[in-house]
Amino acid sequence: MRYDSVVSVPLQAGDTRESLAQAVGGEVLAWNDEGCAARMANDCNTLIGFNPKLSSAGVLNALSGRKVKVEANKDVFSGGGKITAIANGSIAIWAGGSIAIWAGGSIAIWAGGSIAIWAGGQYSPIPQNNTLWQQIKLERAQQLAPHLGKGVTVAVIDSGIDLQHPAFQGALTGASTWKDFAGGDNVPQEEGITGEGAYGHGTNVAGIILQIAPQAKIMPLRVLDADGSGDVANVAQAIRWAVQKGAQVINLSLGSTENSPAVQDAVEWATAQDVLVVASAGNENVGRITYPAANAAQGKAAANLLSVGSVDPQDLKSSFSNYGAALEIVGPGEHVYAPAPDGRMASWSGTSMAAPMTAGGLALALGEKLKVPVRSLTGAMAQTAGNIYAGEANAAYAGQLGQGRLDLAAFLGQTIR
Ligand SMILES: [Ca+2]
Repeated sequence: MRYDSVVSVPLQAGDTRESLAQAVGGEVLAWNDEGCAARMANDCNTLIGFNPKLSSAGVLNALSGRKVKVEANKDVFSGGGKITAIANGSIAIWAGGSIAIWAGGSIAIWAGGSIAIWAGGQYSPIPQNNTLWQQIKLERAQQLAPHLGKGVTVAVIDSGIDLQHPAFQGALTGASTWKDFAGGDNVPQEEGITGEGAYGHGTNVAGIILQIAPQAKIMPLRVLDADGSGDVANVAQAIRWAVQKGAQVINLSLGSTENSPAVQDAVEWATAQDVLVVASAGNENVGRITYPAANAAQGKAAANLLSVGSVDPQDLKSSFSNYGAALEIVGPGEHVYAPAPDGRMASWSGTSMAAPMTAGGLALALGEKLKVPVRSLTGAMAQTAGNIYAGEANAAYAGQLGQGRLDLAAFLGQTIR
């Protein structure tokens, strides 16, 4: 059921699911194990959804004076991004795990690199993205990180994915880790109509991650409806679920103009355990990025939370990308080709497409032996980013597009053995 309000509650010794649910008059939506309060006092909190019978003060009172943050369960999270091209039937071969070939285009072969492997068979990085891959030095990065993300789980908290798409066969985590929080079941399948709303958004995002780290596993979690919006309770629950089910990286190609305490608590809980969270900056072309990305540069989650904006193939700010002091890095987010529902391929534009470029890069690093602690990875990714402020480039946005444009080769050169 859908709750009107949510509250994130710091745990105390002796708390149980039942005792907290009863105190608030709601349901515990996300729960740490019983020993959590004793083990990690500061980061141990739980999430409760409820329909207020008590006032906020009453809830506070029922929770014996702890510092809690009651908030309305608003539908404030949005995926954003726009579909820009659909390869409607022009893909010659998808199924069977063989190389994807565009009927109408030539296939570019990586100069020196091996062909990336998409689950179940051979796969060539989609040639329409070659300019973008050169921009972020993907070919070199995949040579530096030959495990290609093997053994790394990336949660895609989004509009779901097309679970039947050939591109994802063998590339997903076990079905027991899947969840559709928006639909209230265990099947996070994209729902909708091609070209409308968010249909295809999560499929594109997951497909970008797999082009960068083809051996990583995707954990599909659906929080956005077909219209692209999602509520606080679902986003906060999905983040906690991802951590509990073993995700090492969480991709949030979504954001809100409001700072949700419940979502921020979930992000802080994840990052405290060195789960890396990347979040898109939003697509309104304003000097203020969306939450939770806006909390990436300072605060408790900062070390393991990365905010990501978008640039064009020439490293100029994308016309849609938000910007600001809280933005840490930019990546290419225009016309990014990836799988689309119904066995298709499509390109999308948005900061939503730039974020998974960084998530895939983090998965490449985590698949190798690191020479730095996990909690310095997102910082290193920003620090090694390529300069985008030379000359007059991006002059109007000096210092507001982060430290630069994602450079996966430089990032891996500094972080893996
Ligand atoms: Ca950060």
